[in-house]
Amino acid sequence: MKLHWSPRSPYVRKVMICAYETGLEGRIERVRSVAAMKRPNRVLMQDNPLSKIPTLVLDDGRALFDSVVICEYLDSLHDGQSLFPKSAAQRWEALRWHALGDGMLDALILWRNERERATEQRSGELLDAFELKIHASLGLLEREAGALQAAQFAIGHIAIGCALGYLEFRFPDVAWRPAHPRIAAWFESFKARPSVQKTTPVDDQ
Ligand SMILES: N[C@@H](CCC(=O)N[C@@H](CS)C(=O)NCC(=O)O)C(=O)O
Repeated sequence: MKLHWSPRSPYVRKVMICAYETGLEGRIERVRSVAAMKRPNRVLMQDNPLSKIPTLVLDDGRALFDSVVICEYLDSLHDGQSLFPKSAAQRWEALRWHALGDGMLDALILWRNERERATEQRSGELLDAFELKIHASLGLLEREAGALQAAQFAIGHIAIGCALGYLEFRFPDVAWRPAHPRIAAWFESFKARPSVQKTTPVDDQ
């Protein structure tokens, strides 16, 4: 399998964490692909018309996207503990946490784009809205840190960990830990996993 990959993308990181957790990492050939909202990548678009990473090209040429679809596909290829719980209660809990982590990522990426615009072009309203949503999400995570810690490690943990990892990587100025000690402690335990250590983001360009 061939993965359009970047060491900077938090969505790619979700896929790579799943690959390590399921023992499938060795079956994935990583292809460094640059995906930027303003510059569609024509080579990548041959596999994914949306020009987004991650995109996984299977051995028969079919391409899978987006990240959660790839994660569930990888999860179907092993017979260890599933990252997509089967029992209803655990499944909805995991998918809800996944949606929260992915939603935080979506907001963080838009927030970063807005922060990087020239000062006179930035929208104060948008900046305030993204900041409010991220702080509200951190508040919810702080309240649910105990449940997250107690639940079987699954796709929700991976998405939330990648969102907090992206916050750490791209927003070092946002001091979120003091007001959110429980989720900060959970994040430290997440970072101790080998799959997470092997996918630490790197700004390679
Ligand atoms: N929902 C997608 C989001 C993927 C995504 O936005 N990836 C970014 C890189 S971090 C990208 O490819 N951006 C290029 C673009 O938006 O055109 C997923 O979960 O895979």
